Amino acid sequence: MYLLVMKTTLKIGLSLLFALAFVSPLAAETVDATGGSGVKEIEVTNRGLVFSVSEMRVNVGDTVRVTYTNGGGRHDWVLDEFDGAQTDVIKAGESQTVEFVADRAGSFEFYCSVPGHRQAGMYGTFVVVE
Ligand SMILES: [Cu+2]
Repeated sequence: MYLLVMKTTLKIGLSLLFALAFVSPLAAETVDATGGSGVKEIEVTNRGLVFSVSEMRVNVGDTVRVTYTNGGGRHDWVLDEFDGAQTDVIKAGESQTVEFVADRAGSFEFYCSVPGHRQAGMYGTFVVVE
């Protein structure tokens, strides 16, 4: 019985190790939403402490709708400079959409506000083009 438990534990451990070894990092993507008109919809997720989108680009005055889908862990998506540009901290598998107006030009940083995550690399650039 004891041996069986040991074997099972080892099996689970090995599967975990293999799973980790073959999880490639998400390719950091730039979403350029400066073309076209209407509401700019941008989707972002994460793998570990990395957002799937490293750079988002919109035009000044654009209404932007960001949908964050949590790919694992507890995270949020926050952009301090614009009113309403912040999700709640959500759990794996959940998603939340926020809408805001990119009312000034510049280069800003979006990030996850869970302590330590931004420092660990969970951030990206939000560019508002004049
Ligand atoms: Cu986070």
